[in-house]
Amino acid sequence: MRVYSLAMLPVLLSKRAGMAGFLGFAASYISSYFHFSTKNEQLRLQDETEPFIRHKTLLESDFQGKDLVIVGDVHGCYDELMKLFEEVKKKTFKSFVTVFVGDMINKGPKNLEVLNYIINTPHIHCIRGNHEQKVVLDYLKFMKNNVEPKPPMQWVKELSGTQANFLKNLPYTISIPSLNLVVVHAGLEPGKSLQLHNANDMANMRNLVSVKDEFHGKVLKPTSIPGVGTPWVELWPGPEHVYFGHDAVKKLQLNENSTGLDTGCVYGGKLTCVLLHLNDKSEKIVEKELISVEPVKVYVPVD
Ligand SMILES: [Mn+2]
Repeated sequence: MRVYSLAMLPVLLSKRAGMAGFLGFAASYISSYFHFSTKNEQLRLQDETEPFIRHKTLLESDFQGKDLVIVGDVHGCYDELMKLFEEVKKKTFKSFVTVFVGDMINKGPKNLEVLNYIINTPHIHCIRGNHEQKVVLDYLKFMKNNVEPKPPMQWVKELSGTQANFLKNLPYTISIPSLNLVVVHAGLEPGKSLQLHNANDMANMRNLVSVKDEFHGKVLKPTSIPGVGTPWVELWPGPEHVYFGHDAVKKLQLNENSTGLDTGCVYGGKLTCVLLHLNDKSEKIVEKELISVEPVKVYVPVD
Protein backbone atom coordinates (compact mmCIF):
# COMPACT_ATOMS: atom_id res chain seq x y z
CA MET A 1 0.00 0.00 0.00
CA ARG A 2 1.38 3.33 -0.97
CA VAL A 3 1.36 6.09 1.57
CA TYR A 4 1.09 9.65 0.33
CA SER A 5 2.25 12.52 2.41
CA LEU A 6 -0.21 15.28 3.18
CA ALA A 7 1.73 17.49 0.80
CA MET A 8 0.66 15.29 -2.10
CA LEU A 9 -3.08 15.75 -1.43
CA PRO A 10 -3.65 18.77 -3.71
CA VAL A 11 -1.91 16.93 -6.58
CA LEU A 12 -4.02 13.79 -6.05
CA LEU A 13 -7.23 15.81 -5.87
CA SER A 14 -6.43 17.72 -9.04
CA LYS A 15 -5.61 14.40 -10.79
CA ARG A 16 -8.98 13.02 -9.74
CA ALA A 17 -10.74 16.20 -10.83
CA GLY A 18 -8.86 16.01 -14.12
CA MET A 19 -9.95 12.42 -14.68
CA ALA A 20 -13.55 13.22 -13.73
CA GLY A 21 -13.48 16.19 -16.05
CA PHE A 22 -12.11 14.11 -18.86
CA LEU A 23 -14.65 11.34 -18.31
CA GLY A 24 -17.46 13.92 -18.16
CA PHE A 25 -16.27 15.48 -21.38
CA ALA A 26 -15.94 12.09 -23.07
CA ALA A 27 -19.41 11.06 -21.91
CA SER A 28 -21.01 14.27 -23.14
CA TYR A 29 -19.10 14.01 -26.43
CA ILE A 30 -20.24 10.42 -26.95
CA SER A 31 -23.85 11.17 -25.99
CA SER A 32 -23.95 14.27 -28.22
CA TYR A 33 -22.54 12.19 -31.07
CA PHE A 34 -25.25 9.56 -30.62
CA HIS A 35 -27.94 12.20 -30.14
CA PHE A 36 -26.77 13.84 -33.34
CA SER A 37 -26.74 10.56 -35.23
CA THR A 38 -30.20 9.48 -34.01
CA LYS A 39 -31.60 12.90 -34.91
CA ASN A 40 -30.07 12.59 -38.36
CA GLU A 41 -31.38 9.07 -38.63
CA GLN A 42 -34.87 10.31 -37.69
CA LEU A 43 -34.73 12.94 -40.47
CA ARG A 44 -33.44 10.38 -42.95
CA LEU A 45 -36.26 7.97 -42.08
CA GLN A 46 -38.79 10.81 -42.35
CA ASP A 47 -37.51 11.45 -45.89
CA GLU A 48 -38.11 7.78 -46.64
CA THR A 49 -41.80 8.15 -45.76
CA GLU A 50 -42.27 10.57 -48.69
CA PRO A 51 -44.67 9.24 -51.34
CA PHE A 52 -43.77 8.84 -55.00
CA ILE A 53 -46.62 11.20 -55.96
CA ARG A 54 -47.57 13.89 -53.42
CA HIS A 55 -50.65 15.23 -55.21
CA LYS A 56 -52.90 12.92 -57.17
CA THR A 57 -55.54 13.94 -59.71
CA LEU A 58 -58.61 11.90 -60.69
CA LEU A 59 -60.14 12.51 -64.11
CA GLU A 60 -63.64 11.92 -65.52
CA SER A 61 -62.28 8.70 -67.02
CA ASP A 62 -61.64 7.39 -63.48
CA PHE A 63 -65.40 7.46 -62.83
CA GLN A 64 -67.01 6.13 -66.03
CA GLY A 65 -70.60 6.66 -64.94
CA LYS A 66 -69.99 5.82 -61.27
CA ASP A 67 -70.93 7.88 -58.23
CA LEU A 68 -68.38 9.17 -55.71
CA VAL A 69 -68.21 8.35 -52.00
CA ILE A 70 -65.84 10.23 -49.66
CA VAL A 71 -65.31 8.51 -46.29
CA GLY A 72 -64.22 10.15 -42.99
CA ASP A 73 -61.60 8.84 -40.52
CA VAL A 74 -62.04 5.06 -40.08
CA HIS A 75 -59.18 4.31 -37.61
CA GLY A 76 -59.43 0.54 -38.04
CA CYS A 77 -63.22 0.38 -37.49
CA TYR A 78 -63.67 -2.34 -40.11
CA ASP A 79 -67.14 -3.55 -39.03
CA GLU A 80 -68.53 -0.02 -39.17
CA LEU A 81 -66.92 0.53 -42.59
CA MET A 82 -68.64 -2.57 -43.98
CA LYS A 83 -71.97 -1.37 -42.50
CA LEU A 84 -71.41 2.04 -44.09
CA PHE A 85 -70.86 0.54 -47.55
CA GLU A 86 -74.07 -1.48 -47.10
CA GLU A 87 -75.94 1.77 -46.40
CA VAL A 88 -74.38 3.45 -49.45
CA LYS A 89 -75.52 0.56 -51.66
CA LYS A 90 -79.11 1.18 -50.50
CA LYS A 91 -78.88 4.81 -51.69
CA THR A 92 -77.51 4.38 -55.21
CA PHE A 93 -78.05 1.83 -57.97
CA LYS A 94 -74.74 2.79 -59.55
CA SER A 95 -71.36 1.43 -58.57
CA PHE A 96 -69.11 4.02 -56.94
CA VAL A 97 -65.55 5.26 -56.60
CA THR A 98 -64.44 5.68 -52.97
CA VAL A 99 -61.97 8.24 -51.63
CA PHE A 100 -60.78 8.05 -48.00
CA VAL A 101 -59.75 11.27 -46.21
CA GLY A 102 -56.85 9.57 -44.35
CA ASP A 103 -56.48 8.02 -40.86
CA MET A 104 -57.96 4.78 -42.17
CA ILE A 105 -55.85 2.90 -39.61
CA ASN A 106 -54.38 3.00 -36.08
CA LYS A 107 -56.06 3.35 -32.67
CA GLY A 108 -58.96 1.08 -33.64
CA PRO A 109 -59.62 -2.68 -33.50
CA LYS A 110 -59.10 -4.02 -37.07
CA ASN A 111 -56.34 -2.07 -38.78
CA LEU A 112 -55.05 -4.91 -40.94
CA GLU A 113 -58.58 -5.83 -42.07
CA VAL A 114 -59.23 -2.24 -43.16
CA LEU A 115 -55.88 -2.09 -44.92
CA ASN A 116 -56.40 -5.38 -46.78
CA TYR A 117 -59.87 -4.31 -47.85
CA ILE A 118 -58.59 -0.98 -49.18
CA ILE A 119 -55.67 -2.56 -51.04
CA ASN A 120 -57.68 -5.40 -52.59
CA THR A 121 -60.87 -3.57 -53.60
CA PRO A 122 -60.96 -1.79 -56.96
CA HIS A 123 -61.97 1.88 -57.37
CA ILE A 124 -60.67 2.94 -53.96
CA HIS A 125 -58.31 5.90 -53.58
CA CYS A 126 -56.80 7.06 -50.29
CA ILE A 127 -54.82 9.98 -49.02
CA ARG A 128 -52.51 9.89 -46.04
CA GLY A 129 -53.39 11.20 -42.62
CA ASN A 130 -51.08 11.87 -39.69
CA HIS A 131 -51.69 8.27 -38.55
CA GLU A 132 -50.54 6.74 -41.86
CA GLN A 133 -47.42 8.92 -41.53
CA LYS A 134 -46.80 7.69 -37.96
CA VAL A 135 -47.32 4.08 -38.98
CA VAL A 136 -44.86 4.27 -41.88
CA LEU A 137 -42.25 5.97 -39.68
CA ASP A 138 -42.63 3.39 -36.88
CA TYR A 139 -42.47 0.57 -39.43
CA LEU A 140 -39.18 1.91 -40.83
CA LYS A 141 -37.74 2.43 -37.32
CA PHE A 142 -38.63 -1.15 -36.42
CA MET A 143 -37.37 -2.72 -39.65
CA LYS A 144 -34.15 -0.71 -39.96
CA ASN A 145 -33.16 0.05 -36.36
CA ASN A 146 -35.09 -2.56 -34.39
CA VAL A 147 -36.93 0.15 -32.40
CA GLU A 148 -40.01 -1.33 -30.71
CA PRO A 149 -43.21 0.60 -31.55
CA LYS A 150 -45.01 2.05 -28.53
CA PRO A 151 -48.73 1.45 -27.81
CA PRO A 152 -51.05 1.54 -29.71
CA MET A 153 -48.61 0.99 -32.58
CA GLN A 154 -47.36 -2.57 -31.87
CA TRP A 155 -49.55 -3.94 -34.69
CA VAL A 156 -47.22 -2.09 -37.10
CA LYS A 157 -44.77 -5.01 -36.71
CA GLU A 158 -47.27 -7.26 -38.52
CA LEU A 159 -47.34 -5.12 -41.69
CA SER A 160 -46.17 -6.85 -44.84
CA GLY A 161 -43.75 -5.09 -47.18
CA THR A 162 -46.59 -4.58 -49.68
CA GLN A 163 -48.85 -3.01 -47.06
CA ALA A 164 -46.08 -0.72 -45.80
CA ASN A 165 -45.24 0.31 -49.35
CA PHE A 166 -48.90 1.04 -50.07
CA LEU A 167 -49.05 3.35 -47.02
CA LYS A 168 -45.75 5.03 -47.87
CA ASN A 169 -47.00 5.96 -51.34
CA LEU A 170 -50.31 7.50 -50.29
CA PRO A 171 -50.50 11.08 -51.61
CA TYR A 172 -51.23 14.13 -49.42
CA THR A 173 -54.12 15.31 -51.59
CA ILE A 174 -56.47 14.03 -54.26
CA SER A 175 -57.94 16.63 -56.62
CA ILE A 176 -60.91 16.04 -58.90
CA PRO A 177 -60.90 19.14 -61.15
CA SER A 178 -64.05 18.15 -63.08
CA LEU A 179 -66.01 18.20 -59.80
CA ASN A 180 -64.12 21.21 -58.43
CA LEU A 181 -63.06 19.43 -55.26
CA VAL A 182 -59.95 18.53 -53.26
CA VAL A 183 -59.56 15.90 -50.55
CA VAL A 184 -56.93 16.44 -47.83
CA HIS A 185 -56.58 14.97 -44.34
CA ALA A 186 -56.29 18.04 -42.09
CA GLY A 187 -56.46 21.26 -44.07
CA LEU A 188 -55.15 23.69 -46.67
CA GLU A 189 -53.79 27.23 -46.66
CA PRO A 190 -55.86 29.70 -48.68
CA GLY A 191 -54.01 31.22 -51.65
CA LYS A 192 -51.15 28.71 -51.63
CA SER A 193 -50.67 26.16 -54.41
CA LEU A 194 -50.81 22.52 -53.32
CA GLN A 195 -47.21 22.00 -54.43
CA LEU A 196 -45.99 24.65 -51.97
CA HIS A 197 -47.81 23.17 -48.99
CA ASN A 198 -45.79 21.62 -46.18
CA ALA A 199 -46.46 17.88 -45.84
CA ASN A 200 -46.93 17.92 -42.07
CA ASP A 201 -49.34 20.85 -42.28
CA MET A 202 -51.61 19.06 -44.76
CA ALA A 203 -51.77 16.07 -42.40
CA ASN A 204 -51.99 17.94 -39.07
CA MET A 205 -53.14 21.59 -39.31
CA ARG A 206 -56.31 22.88 -37.66
CA ASN A 207 -55.99 26.64 -37.56
CA LEU A 208 -54.16 29.61 -39.05
CA VAL A 209 -52.29 32.04 -36.80
CA SER A 210 -51.05 35.50 -37.71
CA VAL A 211 -47.26 35.80 -37.34
CA LYS A 212 -44.73 38.47 -38.33
CA ASP A 213 -42.54 37.63 -41.28
CA GLU A 214 -39.47 39.82 -41.86
CA PHE A 215 -40.11 39.97 -45.62
CA HIS A 216 -43.89 40.00 -45.91
CA GLY A 217 -45.06 41.63 -42.66
CA LYS A 218 -47.96 39.71 -41.11
CA VAL A 219 -48.65 36.31 -42.62
CA LEU A 220 -50.91 33.40 -41.70
CA LYS A 221 -49.17 30.19 -40.67
CA PRO A 222 -50.80 26.81 -40.06
CA THR A 223 -50.84 25.30 -36.58
CA SER A 224 -52.07 21.98 -35.25
CA ILE A 225 -52.71 23.36 -31.74
CA PRO A 226 -56.46 23.35 -31.04
CA GLY A 227 -57.99 26.69 -30.01
CA VAL A 228 -55.11 28.84 -31.32
CA GLY A 229 -55.85 31.24 -34.20
CA THR A 230 -58.71 30.92 -36.69
CA PRO A 231 -59.99 27.60 -38.08
CA TRP A 232 -58.63 27.32 -41.64
CA VAL A 233 -62.12 26.50 -42.94
CA GLU A 234 -63.34 29.98 -41.92
CA LEU A 235 -60.71 31.51 -44.20
CA TRP A 236 -60.95 29.04 -47.08
CA PRO A 237 -62.58 30.97 -49.96
CA GLY A 238 -62.87 28.13 -52.46
CA PRO A 239 -63.39 27.87 -55.39
CA GLU A 240 -62.60 24.19 -54.75
CA HIS A 241 -64.73 22.43 -52.17
CA VAL A 242 -62.39 20.76 -49.67
CA TYR A 243 -63.35 17.43 -48.06
CA PHE A 244 -61.28 16.65 -44.98
CA GLY A 245 -61.11 14.68 -41.71
CA HIS A 246 -58.83 14.86 -38.65
CA ASP A 247 -61.09 17.01 -36.46
CA ALA A 248 -63.27 14.58 -34.49
CA VAL A 249 -63.74 17.17 -31.73
CA LYS A 250 -65.71 19.45 -34.06
CA LYS A 251 -67.71 16.50 -35.45
CA LEU A 252 -69.48 16.89 -38.79
CA GLN A 253 -68.57 20.26 -40.35
CA LEU A 254 -70.81 21.52 -43.14
CA ASN A 255 -69.43 24.75 -44.60
CA GLU A 256 -70.09 26.47 -47.91
CA ASN A 257 -66.65 25.58 -49.28
CA SER A 258 -65.61 22.64 -47.13
CA THR A 259 -66.94 19.50 -45.43
CA GLY A 260 -65.33 17.88 -42.36
CA LEU A 261 -66.18 14.17 -42.24
CA ASP A 262 -64.45 12.97 -39.04
CA THR A 263 -67.31 12.11 -36.71
CA GLY A 264 -65.03 10.16 -34.32
CA CYS A 265 -66.08 6.55 -34.92
CA VAL A 266 -63.18 5.14 -32.89
CA TYR A 267 -64.26 7.33 -29.92
CA GLY A 268 -67.84 6.05 -29.97
CA GLY A 269 -69.12 8.55 -32.56
CA LYS A 270 -70.57 7.69 -35.96
CA LEU A 271 -68.68 6.77 -39.12
CA THR A 272 -69.68 9.21 -41.86
CA CYS A 273 -69.34 9.50 -45.60
CA VAL A 274 -70.78 11.74 -48.27
CA LEU A 275 -72.33 10.17 -51.35
CA LEU A 276 -72.02 12.45 -54.35
CA HIS A 277 -74.53 11.41 -56.99
CA LEU A 278 -72.93 12.30 -60.33
CA ASN A 279 -74.49 12.83 -63.76
CA ASP A 280 -73.96 10.23 -66.48
CA LYS A 281 -70.76 11.86 -67.71
CA SER A 282 -69.46 12.05 -64.09
CA GLU A 283 -68.55 15.73 -64.46
CA LYS A 284 -71.31 17.23 -62.35
CA ILE A 285 -72.59 16.65 -58.81
CA VAL A 286 -76.35 16.14 -59.01
CA GLU A 287 -77.00 15.56 -55.31
CA LYS A 288 -75.04 15.34 -52.04
CA GLU A 289 -76.15 12.84 -49.42
CA LEU A 290 -74.59 12.34 -45.98
CA ILE A 291 -74.65 8.77 -44.68
CA SER A 292 -73.61 7.67 -41.16
CA VAL A 293 -73.59 4.45 -39.17
CA GLU A 294 -73.49 3.97 -35.40
CA PRO A 295 -70.33 2.45 -33.88
CA VAL A 296 -70.38 -1.14 -32.61
CA LYS A 297 -68.70 0.04 -29.38
CA VAL A 298 -66.39 2.71 -27.96
CA TYR A 299 -62.86 1.58 -28.87
CA VAL A 300 -60.91 4.52 -27.44
CA PRO A 301 -62.35 6.56 -24.55
CA VAL A 302 -62.28 10.34 -25.08
CA ASP A 303 -60.21 11.91 -22.29
MN1 LIG B 1 -55.82 12.78 -38.08
